[in-house]
Amino acid sequence: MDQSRLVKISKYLSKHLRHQPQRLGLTLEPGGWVLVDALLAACARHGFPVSRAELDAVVSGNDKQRFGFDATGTRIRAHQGHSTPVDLQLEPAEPPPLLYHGTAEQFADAIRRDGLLKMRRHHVHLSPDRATAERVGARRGRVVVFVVDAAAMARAGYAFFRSTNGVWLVDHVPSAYLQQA
Ligand code: HQG
Repeated sequence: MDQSRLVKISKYLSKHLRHQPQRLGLTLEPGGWVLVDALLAACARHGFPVSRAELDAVVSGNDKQRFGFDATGTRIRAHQGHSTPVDLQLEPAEPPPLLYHGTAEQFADAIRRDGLLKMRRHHVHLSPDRATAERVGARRGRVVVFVVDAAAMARAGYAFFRSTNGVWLVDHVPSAYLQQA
């Protein structure tokens, strides 16, 4: 399948499953789910028809496994990255001792001062390894990677969540737990 078409579909799905479901007349169920049939019908109605085969290809081939079906295959969601209010029903989990956050140089001073803030998303996003954090930060220019003392944060009572695609989520990372890599 044409890669650029799949990327285009992935961006369209991100927009509507993470940020603006109402734009397609969709409402996310708890967990972030929508019925696959309702999604495909809504895409078609809004002039962006997607076939079930294309949807399957986007879900299984996505570089970051951004989307997933439920166990029955009748519902789909974005695993993380939402700005629209929704309870993803994630269970708190014990994080690895160190986590990483890649960002752009221009934000580094503010992060050293205020810690990591979730900005417009539901959580601060943390990567399990440095290479992933570098890729995340590189989206925005010259990369700075921060190492997060997740073990100390967990001891202090911060709740960590792991999305289905392996991104670690937390409400806030105070600067005391951050070190530049
Ligand atoms: C920065 C992509 C100033 C933060 C990625 C980031 C990820 C601050 C930006 C996922 C700050 C928010 C999430 C502070 C944090 N002052 N800037 N105190 N605290 N920031 O996109 O983590 O392709 O909401 O460093 O790969 O970059 O969409 O978060 O630069 O997994 O699937 O504020 O999005 O995945 O930006 O990326 P974002 P993020 P997808």
